[in-house]
Amino acid sequence: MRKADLEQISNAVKNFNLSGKTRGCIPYGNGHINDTFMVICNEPDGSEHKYVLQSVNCNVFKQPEQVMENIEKVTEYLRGVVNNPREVLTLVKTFSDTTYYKDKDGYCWRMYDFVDDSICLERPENPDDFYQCAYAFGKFQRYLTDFPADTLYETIPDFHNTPKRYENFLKALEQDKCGRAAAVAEEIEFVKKRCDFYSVLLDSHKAGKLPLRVSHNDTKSNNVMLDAATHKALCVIDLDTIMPGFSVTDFGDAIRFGASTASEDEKDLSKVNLDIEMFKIYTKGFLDGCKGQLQDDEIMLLPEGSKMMTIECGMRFLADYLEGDVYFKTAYPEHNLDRCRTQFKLVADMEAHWDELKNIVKEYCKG
Ligand code: ADP
Ligand code: GN1
Ligand code: MG
Repeated sequence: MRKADLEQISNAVKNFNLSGKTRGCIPYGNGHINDTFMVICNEPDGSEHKYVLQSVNCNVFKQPEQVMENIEKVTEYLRGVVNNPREVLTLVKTFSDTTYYKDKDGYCWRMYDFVDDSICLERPENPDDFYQCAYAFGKFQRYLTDFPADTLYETIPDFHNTPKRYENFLKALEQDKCGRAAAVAEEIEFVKKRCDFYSVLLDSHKAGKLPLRVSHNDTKSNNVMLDAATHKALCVIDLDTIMPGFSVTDFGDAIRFGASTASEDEKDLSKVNLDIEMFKIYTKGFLDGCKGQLQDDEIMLLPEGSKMMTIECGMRFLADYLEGDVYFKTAYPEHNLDRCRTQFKLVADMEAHWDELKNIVKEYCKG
């Protein structure tokens, strides 16, 4: 789907019940999936009211109504349990009292209150900020402990079903639509060699060791708002992928992104390693945020969650590269390949420090 043009954007804005007179709308954030805008309104008294407008990516989310229903359910539930209203995102309704507006071209739009006086870090700048991001996601788990996870739609079916992701990867490889496979034999081998690992979490779930919970599924630091003055955790954002899932994959995705010593698309792999101190800090922050809500079995699977999310993300980048970069936004032709290589380097580093990771999480078990 093409990006919406100016007319479509301003038409979308007009459908929401905003406070004040709209003054402007500017592109905002660097997400890989949605298009985000900051909408600024002026109140009659001269004060400003800011909103966040997003067009939901309908290539990724085939049923945006279900995405919005999940978000509405979870944010309403959270509003009933949080201590401070800034701890939860607030959807702004349309004039027809709906949580989204679908325009005649098929774009689906939604609006949130802008979280004022907050910051959002592309990468955590220091261990304290990383701790706060972890705490925010742990708190999210805790607040939703009694929420019936199975009432949520699976908005991207099999999102973290790694065996299924592996099957899809093998299909992309077999088709080799762009003739790119031959040049990436080493990366392909890396994925194939670990095929026995991919069912570990699903098997643990079947064995009763890993309960179904509400998972966020995109736990990067840029999906957490921190208070601008104190850098304390406020709320988690980017709720499109809330689904029934596992706590350990939320933990793992954050490690994959935030406990790496380099960015997701670093070309110099010698710079890419797992930062064990950051792993420790995130473990502490996440489990402090959860405040005893996770089971010991679950805690022991945090390293598996980390490795699973990293190898899965790597194989998704590689599959997308083989398919011609149709899913992730890319800035240059080898972008997905660079991204997959950083993920595989991290996986190798996790494997090299496996016992250390297991010992770190063991300290937090109650029994
Ligand atoms: P994507 O799925 O594209 O990552 P996000 O929902 O994460 O979309 O939004 C992209 C960026 O927009 C965020 O990283 C954050 O900087 C900003 N943002 C999103 N929602 C809000 C909000 N309610 N208040 C302030 N900033 C926001
Ligand atoms: C996507 O939208 P963004 O950038 O927060 C992706 C995640 C990947 C991530 C990799 C819906 O997240 O699953 O881990 O890119 N989201 C979706 O950077 O596929
Ligand atoms: Mg995001």
